[in-house]
Amino acid sequence: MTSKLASLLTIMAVLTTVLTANGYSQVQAQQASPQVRQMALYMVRFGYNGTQGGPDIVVNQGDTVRLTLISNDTVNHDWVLDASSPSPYNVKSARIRNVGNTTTVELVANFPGTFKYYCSVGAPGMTTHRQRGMEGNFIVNALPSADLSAQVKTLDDQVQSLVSSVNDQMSQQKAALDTLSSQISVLLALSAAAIILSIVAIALSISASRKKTDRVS
Ligand SMILES: [Cu+2]
Repeated sequence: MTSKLASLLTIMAVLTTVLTANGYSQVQAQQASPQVRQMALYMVRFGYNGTQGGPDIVVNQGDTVRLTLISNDTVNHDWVLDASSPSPYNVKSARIRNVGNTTTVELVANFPGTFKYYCSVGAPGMTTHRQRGMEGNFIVNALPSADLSAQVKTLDDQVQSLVSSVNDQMSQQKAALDTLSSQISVLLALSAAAIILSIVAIALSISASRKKTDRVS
């Protein structure tokens, strides 16, 4: 078992060297963002993609990071980016062990800065995997100002279009209210005229009936 592990670690070390030589150990954010960035990390004692530490994971602010973790060890490991990193993120993968087992973890890189991802495994009172070096940098590049001003312009356009749409609706409602108000004025005037006419009619009928009474008496 030990020799199997030793040979596995040797293979991992060679693989890591090859990957590093090809620039694959650092996941760089070169294309336009935001985008979904898929990446994979092998977990061994006590590192990611190697027996010590882990590669820098570099993304741009706003990117979605989909990380596949592949166990290459007989003991549990995980991938954590949380307040202990320290970081504003709160991400913790499942703990997995045994060669070939995988789990995935996903996050949106909303907060720019350099943080430490790490393995949180470690029995109470024992040296943790992180203390043994199982950690790496998670680097989130702030959005370039050009992107920011483009976003601000887009937002500004949306606000302008909302404002003009609200203004349109308000002027339509105002026109409808004006029409209603003039119709009410006409109705009021007609009602007033009707009341006046009724009063006149009553007055006339009273005076007519008085004259009739006078004549009778
Ligand atoms: Cu670990």
